[in-house]
Amino acid sequence: MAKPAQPRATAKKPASRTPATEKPQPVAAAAPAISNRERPAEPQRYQASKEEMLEFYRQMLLIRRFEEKAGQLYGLGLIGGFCHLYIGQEAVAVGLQSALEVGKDSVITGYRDHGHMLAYGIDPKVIMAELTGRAAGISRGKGGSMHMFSVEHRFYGGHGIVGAQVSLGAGLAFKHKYAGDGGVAMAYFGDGAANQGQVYESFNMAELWKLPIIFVIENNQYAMGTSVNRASSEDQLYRRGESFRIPGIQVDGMDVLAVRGAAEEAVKWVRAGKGPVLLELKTYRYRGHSMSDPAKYRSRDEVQSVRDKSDPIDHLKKELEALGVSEDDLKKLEKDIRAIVAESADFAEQSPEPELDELYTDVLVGQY
Ligand SMILES: Cc1ncc(C[n+]2csc(CCOP(=O)(O)OP(=O)(O)O)c2C)c(N)n1
Ligand SMILES: [Mg+2]
Repeated sequence: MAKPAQPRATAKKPASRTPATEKPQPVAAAAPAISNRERPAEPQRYQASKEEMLEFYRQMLLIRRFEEKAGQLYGLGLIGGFCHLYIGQEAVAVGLQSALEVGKDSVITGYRDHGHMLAYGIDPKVIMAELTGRAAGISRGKGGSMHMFSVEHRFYGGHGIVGAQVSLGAGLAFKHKYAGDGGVAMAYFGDGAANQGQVYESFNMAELWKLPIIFVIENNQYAMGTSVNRASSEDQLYRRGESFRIPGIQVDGMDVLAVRGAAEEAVKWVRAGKGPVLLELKTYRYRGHSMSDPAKYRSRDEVQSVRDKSDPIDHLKKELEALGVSEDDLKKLEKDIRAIVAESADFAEQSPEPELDELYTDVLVGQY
């Protein structure tokens, strides 16, 4: 049982306008509108075993190296169309999805989706093959970077229309509730998408019907070239559910253990049938919006200072070293990951393109 809401002793009142690189505030007290309602318990940093920490580290490093390789293949012309990299945000998908049950809980996200797929245990080879438009890709080479699905994993994309995945995610949650299968839906969206109208229609229905959904705002500080402070009248995005009576929690999205801790409370709340919860993950993207963005709207110093102070992988590495994990073990892990990524790139380059008649399949679900 979560405790009745109390003004939280540790919570500082967040400034209404947050500089882009400021670290997240601790979880703030419930705002007056919902202060008399039950709330999820205040999340604690997850107490991970050394093995779990190594696994988080391995997954984050896999995402980083995979994305770096995707960036290279794009530069070589092997990946066409759009390609949005997840570098810098790895702790979010890894921390959150580690608290879900693959095959039972569903995940849906926007176009910055490779990291979420890797964090759900989907084979890097079929993701890379999709990026290069090959028949062996997870969407048979016809979806590309933004449109990847795995029904088997209950990973429902990969969506290019900003905010649409939030409404579709509410639909997934409705299915879980209707079928009584015990699953929950996790719908990721960005700080820019958080200003989209359909997000709020979905919030309303989700709370009204107590749907089992975790709304996740990945606040990476920018929507294309526009910083969250410039575009949002309320830039404390975890408050965006308040008028729908959806509790919100702000989380340090650069700390995988803090993310996992928040995920635990969110999953507990939602699985218990208490309705949706909103998580705001404060994170940062190191690369441009997509591969074609030179990112002239921010300084190199800004990016470098986040990397230096808050890199999620470096931080966990230091914690692992402090726990006695040897330099050699970490080097071996890095080597293994580089081999997995190289293998997926080779596979993606060598696989054939789809046959021409594939143009006419997977367009409609049935015959009409
Ligand atoms: C409905 C709609 N409007 C506009 C766009 C163009 N667009 C693509 S990405 C993007 C910015 C979204 O930023 P954010 O939600 O913060 O996600 P991030 O890219 O940071 O992950 C925009 C405006 C779109 N794809 N769909
Ligand atoms: Mg953003």
